[in-house]
Amino acid sequence: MSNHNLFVALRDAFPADLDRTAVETDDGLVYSWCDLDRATAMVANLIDSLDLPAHSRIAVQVEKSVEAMVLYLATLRAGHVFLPLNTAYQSAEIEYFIGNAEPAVVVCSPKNHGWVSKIAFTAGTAFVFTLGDDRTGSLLDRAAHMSDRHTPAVRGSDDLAAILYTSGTTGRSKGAMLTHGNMLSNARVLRDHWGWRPDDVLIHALPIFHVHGLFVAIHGALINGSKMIWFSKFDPKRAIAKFAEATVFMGVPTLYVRMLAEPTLTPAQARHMRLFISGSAPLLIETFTEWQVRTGHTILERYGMSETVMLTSNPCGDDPRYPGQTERRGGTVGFPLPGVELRVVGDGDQTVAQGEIGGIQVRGPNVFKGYWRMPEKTAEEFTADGFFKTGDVGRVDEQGYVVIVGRSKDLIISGGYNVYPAEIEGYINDMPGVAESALVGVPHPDFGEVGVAVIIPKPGAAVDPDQVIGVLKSQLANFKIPKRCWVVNELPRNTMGKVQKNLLRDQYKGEFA
Ligand code: MLC
Ligand code: AMP
Repeated sequence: MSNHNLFVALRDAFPADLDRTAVETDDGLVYSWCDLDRATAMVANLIDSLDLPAHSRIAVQVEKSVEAMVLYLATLRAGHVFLPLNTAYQSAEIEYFIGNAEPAVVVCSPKNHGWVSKIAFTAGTAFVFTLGDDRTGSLLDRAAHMSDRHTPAVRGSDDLAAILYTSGTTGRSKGAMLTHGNMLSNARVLRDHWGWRPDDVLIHALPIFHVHGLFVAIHGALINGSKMIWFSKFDPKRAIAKFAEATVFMGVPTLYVRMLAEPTLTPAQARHMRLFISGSAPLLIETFTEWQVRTGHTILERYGMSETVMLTSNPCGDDPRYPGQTERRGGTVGFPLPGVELRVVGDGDQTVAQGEIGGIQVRGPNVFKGYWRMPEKTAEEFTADGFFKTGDVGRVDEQGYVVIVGRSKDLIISGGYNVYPAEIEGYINDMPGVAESALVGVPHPDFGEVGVAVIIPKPGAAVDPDQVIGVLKSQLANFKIPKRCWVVNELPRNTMGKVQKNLLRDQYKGEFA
C-alpha cells in the first residue's frame, strides 16, 4: 500500500544535496535540508514515544520560528493532526478551541505555560510542552534525546492532517478538517500552476497559523525543494532588501500596501524577483496598479479559504484551458485552479448566467472533509451534489475570470485576519448597560477593512466607548478589537426589525479615509 502522508511527498521533493540551505532566517540562522529532515525525525520520534491514540490532535500556539514549522512537519510525519492557533488568542478563545478539539498534546510559548497548561489539563490533554521562538522549551529539550531517523506513519489521502478553526456565518468557530489528500493535491496544482522552479527562493513573511503562511507558502517551497528566507515578523524595509536574493513573495494586501510606502521599493530592487502573489483579502486595484508602476511586476492575485486551501488564481503563464489568456487582471482572482469546479448560483442553487452575480460554490480534491464534530453544520454547507458553499459572492466574467464582489457571510477581513461580528457583538452585549450592538467593516488604508462598533445603551444607562474597547482588549485577540466605537440611540432596521448593516457601513465608511 502506498503512503499518502503529505510529509512523504514533501520529503521526496527535498533536493538530492541535503547540505544545501533550506531556510535562512532574518536573524542569521541557516538550516540545511538535512537539518529539517533530522529535526522533524526527532520531534516525530518524541511524538511517537507518547503513545498517543491514532489521529490525535496536536494543538500549537507558539511564536513563529523554524522550529514551529518543524513541529508542524513532525506532526504530519508522525501521522497526527496539526491544530495551529493564532498567537493573539487569549484565554477564553484558547479554552474554547482546546475544549472543542480535545487535543492529546498542546504546545505553547514558555511565557504562556501557566495559563495554557491549566486550560489543557482541565480539558483532559495528556501532554503540554513549551516551544520558544529562540529554540528553548521542553519540546526541543525532550526531542534532543530522540533518534534522528524516523519512518513516516502510513496515512491514506482521506486521513486528517490538520484542523483549522474558522467561523462561518454564525455561532462559534468550527474546525475545518483538511486531509493529506486535500493539501497534497493543492500543493501539486500550485507547483505546476505558478511555475515553481527548484532555484526559486521564497520570502516567507506571513504568520504560520493560517492557510496562507502555513500551507500555501511552506508547502510551495518544500514541494519544490526551494529555499525560504524566513521572517519571524513582517518588516517592509527588510523584506524589500531581500528581494535582491529572492524570487517569490506571498502576502496579504496589507503587506503590499506597507511596502509601497517604502522609498526603497524600485524596479531595480525588484529585478531579481519572479512572482508576487497576493491573497486572503481583496487587493485594491490601486495597490495592484501602483505595484506595477513601482516595481515593474504584476501581482498575481489568488483566492482561497481555510476549508478549501486555494481555489482560483490569475495566470502565471500559458494555461491550456484558457489559451492565450495570460493577463493577470487586477480586481479579479483569476481562473479556477485545475481540478477545481466553481459555479455561481442564485436562489435555489441554480447556476446563474455567465457574468451574473451569485453565491460561489466549489468542488474538488482540495475541498475539506467537513467541520470537526459538526455533521449538521457540515451538511448545511454542502449541496446535494457535493459543492461547498463558500459564503463569497461573485461572478465569472466573459473571459472566465472570477470576480469576488462581496460576502453573504457576515465577516470582516482585516489585514488578512477574519473577524466575525457575531462574536464581538456577543462580548459587547454582555457588558453592563449595553442593550444591543452591531459591528461592521469599513474601509481602512492599511488593513483594507477594520471593524467599528455601534452600541445602543439600555434606557438610562451610560456606556463609555473607551471602556468598551478596554474590556474587549482584555478578552479577545487584538486584531478583533473594533478600531472605533460609537454609542447611539438607535440602529437602522428593516421592516422585519433586522439591523441594516449596509446602512451602518455607509454611514461610517469615511472614518479612516
Ligand atoms: C495587527 N493589528 C491589527 C491587525 N494586525 N488590527 C487589525 N487587523 C489586523 N490584521 C493591530 C494590533 O491589534 C495592534 O493594535 C497593532 O495593530 C500592532 O500589532 P502588531 O501585531 O504589531 O501588528 P503588525 O505586526 O503590524 O501586523 C499587521 C500584519 C498582520 C498585517 C503584518 O496582521 C498579519 O501578519 N496579517 C496576515 C494575516 C494572514 O496571514 N492571513 C492569512 C489567513 S489565511 P493595538 O491597538 O493593540 O496597538 C486565508 C485564506 C487565504 O485567509 O486565502 O489565504
Ligand atoms: P479564511 O476563513 O481565513 O480562510 O478566509 C477565507 C476568506 O477570505 C474567503 O472566503 C474570502 O472571503 C476571503 N479571500 C481570500 N482570498 C481572497 C481574495 N483574493 N479576494 C477576496 N477575498 C479573499
